Amino acid sequence: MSLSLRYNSHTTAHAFAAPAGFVSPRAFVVIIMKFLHLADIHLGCRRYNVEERTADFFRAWSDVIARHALPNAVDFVLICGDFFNSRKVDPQAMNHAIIGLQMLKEAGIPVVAIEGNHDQHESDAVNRFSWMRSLSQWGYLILLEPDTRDGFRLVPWNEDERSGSYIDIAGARIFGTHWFGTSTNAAVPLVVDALRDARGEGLFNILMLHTDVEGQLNRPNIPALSISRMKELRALVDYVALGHTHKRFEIEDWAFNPGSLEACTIDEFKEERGLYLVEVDAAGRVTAEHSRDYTQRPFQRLNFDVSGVPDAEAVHAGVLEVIRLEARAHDPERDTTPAPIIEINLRGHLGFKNSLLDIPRLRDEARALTGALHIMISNRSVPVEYAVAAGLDSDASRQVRERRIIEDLITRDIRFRGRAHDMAALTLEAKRLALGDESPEKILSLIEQQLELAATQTDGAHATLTGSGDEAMHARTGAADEGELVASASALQAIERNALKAATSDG
Ligand SMILES: [Mn+2]
Repeated sequence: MSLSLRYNSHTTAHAFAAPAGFVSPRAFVVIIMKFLHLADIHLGCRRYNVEERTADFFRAWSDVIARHALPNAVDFVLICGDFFNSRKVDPQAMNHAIIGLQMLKEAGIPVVAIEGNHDQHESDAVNRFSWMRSLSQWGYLILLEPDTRDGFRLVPWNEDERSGSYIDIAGARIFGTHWFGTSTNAAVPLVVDALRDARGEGLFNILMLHTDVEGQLNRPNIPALSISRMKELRALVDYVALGHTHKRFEIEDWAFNPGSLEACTIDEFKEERGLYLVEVDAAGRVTAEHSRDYTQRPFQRLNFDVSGVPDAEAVHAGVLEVIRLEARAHDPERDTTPAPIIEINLRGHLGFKNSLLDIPRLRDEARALTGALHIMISNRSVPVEYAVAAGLDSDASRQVRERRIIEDLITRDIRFRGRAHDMAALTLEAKRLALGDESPEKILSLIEQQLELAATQTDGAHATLTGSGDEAMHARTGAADEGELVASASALQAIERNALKAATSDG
């Protein structure tokens, strides 16, 4: 097809051949090459069941082409993985892809891509087809992949087959790799070996990589590429074009990661993301200008602490107050930016049932107040009855902490709530005896005695079970220590009878 035929004659005429260390006078900088570096476009990403979100990814993609690729007449566009959000590309996402690719094709701008973890082909043994490969076959982009049929090789682009691992455009030699997953660090020596043979002398060598890098936003399971491993590429590559990490970062003016075009999850809302417009001068000097000058959906995250708030109505009022004070309000008449997506986190200890919160009403009122596209309310609060060791001093000793945790766990059971303090002491004592190899019979006998004691004290006095019996219980512990009471088989049953009455009269 016609794409690879489009070499600007004026740039190929200057085929890059600057000797190392050559510095051209500042006043006379000749830009020999210009390209856009994109990654993680994630077409087809759907979140929050909001239809507009899918359109956001398309708008970012087409906006970047219209505002950056076409007016700058770049020599090529790099897409460093995750062009699509999924290997199973949905029809709408393919439409979105083609609209942008067609714009670039008509402008004669080649698109060079690699696969990322989201859109990589299945293992070749299973299925050698992928939509990225199809787009390459159809002439919409140039998909670069290492040849792994017999070891690991970087092979030149074959225009007839429309496949290969590297291609020369406008004085650049561009190398593509694929997603290495957990073996990224192990793969680097293979890439280094292959680059030694294939690297273009006198050309500007670009390596496209889809990987996290040590020290950046690293995920727990997949190891990032270590800096020391990466630097093995230093002598062979003039520009490392990264993708995968959804935030911008740069390493020594040599490796560049633009970040995703859009936020794929709310957790990315704070990260800087965008694209690079890269210029290379005759001395091989790189100027990579990061830009977020295109339409991005604004995100905001607000927090509200529900601890100590008496009821659902007060939570409702409190959240709306935070929104009035802090939320980014959107006026469709005046604002040129899109309406924001706002997440509201409820945190802390909720003093009543979750079900009493009317989340849909809160969402509707928050939306009316802000004009947001979408309001997400995530209730991350913990019901206060499930709060274990809440407010405990962080310096508390292990013993204090252990006792308090056991006590709080016992408190969850309404039958024992009023006596949690003593039950915790009994539990710890039983544990101590068990660790001291005391016989099970003896431990059982202690438990029975203590329960009996409690039952005797409680008989006819429900108050001790409904919460006001703390002092009485403490007094009783003293009595038990003196062994004044006798165990009886009916002790436990008596407690449970009383507890039941207490529970049913409690509403
Ligand atoms: Mn990605």
